[in-house]
Amino acid sequence: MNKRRNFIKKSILGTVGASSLIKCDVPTNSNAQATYPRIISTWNHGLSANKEAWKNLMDGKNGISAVEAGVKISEADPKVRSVGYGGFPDREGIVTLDACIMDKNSNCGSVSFLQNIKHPISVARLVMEQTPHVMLSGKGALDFAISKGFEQEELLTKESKKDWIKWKEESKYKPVINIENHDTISMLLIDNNGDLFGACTTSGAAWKMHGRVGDSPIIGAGLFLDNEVGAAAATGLGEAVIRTSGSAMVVELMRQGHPPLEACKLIVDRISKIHRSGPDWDYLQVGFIAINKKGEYAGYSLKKGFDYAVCDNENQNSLLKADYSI
Ligand code: SD4
Repeated sequence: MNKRRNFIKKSILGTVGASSLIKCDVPTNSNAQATYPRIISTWNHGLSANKEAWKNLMDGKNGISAVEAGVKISEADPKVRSVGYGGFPDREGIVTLDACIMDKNSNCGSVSFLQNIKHPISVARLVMEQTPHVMLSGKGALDFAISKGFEQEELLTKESKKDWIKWKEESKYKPVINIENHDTISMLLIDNNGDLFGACTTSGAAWKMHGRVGDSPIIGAGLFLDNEVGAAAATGLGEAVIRTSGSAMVVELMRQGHPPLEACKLIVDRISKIHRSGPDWDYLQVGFIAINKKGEYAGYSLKKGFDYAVCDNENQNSLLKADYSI
């Protein structure tokens, strides 16, 4: 079985861009009935984010407003230590935020290395809607936010400061993903018309170098969608996701005909191949969620421990354990 799987993996690794589709031997996702509207989000804090996004959608708000409202719940929650207010800081003790948003027409906006603003996703949305650009970073992003009326506030909570001081005792960079079962929030939404929307927001890898930007604000890495095909988003070690243009690749694999689970697995396999003998292998975790135009969805991660929340008329709002490689 392993040999066969390895053989098939090798075959598939060379097929992105090929015209014929080679099937791979991943199990089909039993939860992937085609239906919409549907919302899927990373980790268990995706449940409350989904609930808010669903409420907005049912109240008649459009998809972009729904995903923004949804992930703002995680951004504002100090118990979510990996997003927005209360997020773990970098190694200088500063909370820096990355976020992006994308709509059915491939409009997108993003902010990176943003400080002191509780809702980076809302700033990203304004970058999309009110500037000729896709991405603003650092002080420029902050100045833009202030010009739009956002208040500056301290995002480092007492708890996160305490953890940072403790971390400094040894100062070892080993980002821990899967702890407390929540990290970056990525949300994908397919609305009543079958149109796609997505959002992604994070305080990034804890104890990162000051100035480090992860995958989450990078369209194509942390989030990507093509309204003709599907949408995908990532969580986990951003450097690994950026190296493979992870979310864009998942969408491209779906374009070739792979179901969401296969598409996610193929990219996780590729990441695994690249990093297997690297220095970050012992702490490497990556996870993807994906949804296609029919509303079929999946989550898949490299290592055990990734879960994701699904909200629709059938499931209501449930937390599912993602399949994983190792
Ligand atoms: C980053 N991808 O900054 C984010 C962190 C994350 O689950 O998703 N953790 O690399």
